Amino acid sequence: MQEKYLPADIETAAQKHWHDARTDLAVENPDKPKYYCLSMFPYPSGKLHMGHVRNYTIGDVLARYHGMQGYNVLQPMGWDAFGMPAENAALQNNVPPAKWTYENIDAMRAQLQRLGFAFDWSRELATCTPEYYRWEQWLFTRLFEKGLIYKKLGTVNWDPVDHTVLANEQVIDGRGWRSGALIEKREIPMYYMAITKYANELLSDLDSLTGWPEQVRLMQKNWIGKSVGVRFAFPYTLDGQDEQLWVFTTRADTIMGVTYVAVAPEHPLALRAAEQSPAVAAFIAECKQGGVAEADLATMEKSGVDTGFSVTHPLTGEQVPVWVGNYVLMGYGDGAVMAVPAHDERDFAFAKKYALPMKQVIAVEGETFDPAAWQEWYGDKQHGVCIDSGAYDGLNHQQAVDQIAGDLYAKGLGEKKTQFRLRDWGISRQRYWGCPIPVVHCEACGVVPEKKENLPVELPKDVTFDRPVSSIWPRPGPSAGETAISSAAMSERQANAQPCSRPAR
Ligand code: ANZ
Repeated sequence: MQEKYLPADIETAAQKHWHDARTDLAVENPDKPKYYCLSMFPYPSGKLHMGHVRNYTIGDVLARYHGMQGYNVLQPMGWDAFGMPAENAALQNNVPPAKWTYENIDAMRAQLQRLGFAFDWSRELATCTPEYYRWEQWLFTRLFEKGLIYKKLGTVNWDPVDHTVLANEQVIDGRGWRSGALIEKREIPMYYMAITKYANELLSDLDSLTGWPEQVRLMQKNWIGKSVGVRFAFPYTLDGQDEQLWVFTTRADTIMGVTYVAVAPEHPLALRAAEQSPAVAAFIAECKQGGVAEADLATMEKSGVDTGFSVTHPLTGEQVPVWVGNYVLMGYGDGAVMAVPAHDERDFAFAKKYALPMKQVIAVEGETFDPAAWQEWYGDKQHGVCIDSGAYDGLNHQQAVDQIAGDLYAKGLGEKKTQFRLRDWGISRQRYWGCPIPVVHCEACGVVPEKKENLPVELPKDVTFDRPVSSIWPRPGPSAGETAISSAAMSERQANAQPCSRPAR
């Protein structure tokens, strides 16, 4: 026996043996139990790192162990090959994203092969190939037809110098990573997957997930973020029209402590106020600066401006002023909140800053309310009872919520509502190097999914990356992500003017 381990000799010989004997090929065999061992596909960044080695070693040990136990093992490998680094490389080194990606795949495949992992290479795939993304597009068109993918305006980070959309990670301290320009929030049409339709199932099925750490399940639960509360309206009259300002609250028991209503800077009422108030317009413009990440919005110093409008409290009939607040998210609930400074910490900070009134309506035994400083118990719904709340005095949280929801319902101004923090999933990539969105803007039939027999819709190859503006995203033009149908291809389609054989939508 050899004294020394000589990897170059031993591993080459072993790998040659495995290769010649085709031990890694998964062959269908109904007599054996199946074992499918799929490790997460790597992004083809160029070189393997030790994390890859660790990760794929674990999978390989499992695959080989089960093979030895008599299972029919399938351990495939592939490349999660679309993404921004390919475009960055294209910008920096002037290499087309496809060339850069395929070269990286070749280099990393060679490294994985040298490591001797038992992958069935005959089943290798790369997500950037038309043969693969054809099926992504097939799924997209099926989901689109079912209404599970739809189009609506979405807010993105807009770099006004580079004229491009940036990912959250590319916004550094509110500025574009490349141009240094102050980033603006912009609304553009995007595609969304309607995952919120499944929010209840996603939540309840977490309980049946076995083998996952409790912490991971909790994170999922918080991400789905189920809130049970009341959705109701403050009526108001504007320009002679009767209108309603809707809010969502989990603390309807504090409704008698409302001293103002706050709307998001993008809320229609804020925009309406901006038409007649330069101060409101300036505040909204200021809020547009900076990225769209929710975490940043949550930690920002509270600020706002009075719209000059007021709405009617649905139970007391009193007039309540409407403010625009930077802490109100347009994407959650109704983009507006009933503000109760005495019992909500954000409203408390806001009211203190702008000297707005605070009205204590919840009491906890043994505690004294002091408007000078926030104390934890102000928000305590478990131990509080209603005070200074007319008919609701003495009720606990749940009793008050039930009664108030009932009273609002009787007035036709609200009802109980379950709200989820989970958002529909924005799937327009805004970038070139991604799966083309298979939607056709047909002059005859409007916006329709591409026909199955025409898939895949391939990425155009005639693109340049010498400037940041994507040459295949003309404005005005197709929505973000529909870059696959390049302007040239679009004009060709339109020139041929073949109406799709589908009814217009
Ligand atoms: C009044 C109130 C009083 C509230 C109080 C809390 C405590 P979760 O649990 O996360 O669902 N809210 C509603 N819509 C909002 C929006 N678009 N942007 C920012 N905040 C919003 O939180 C629900 C609470 O978040 C709601 O209940 C509302 O403030 C606020 F003592 O209403 B609450």
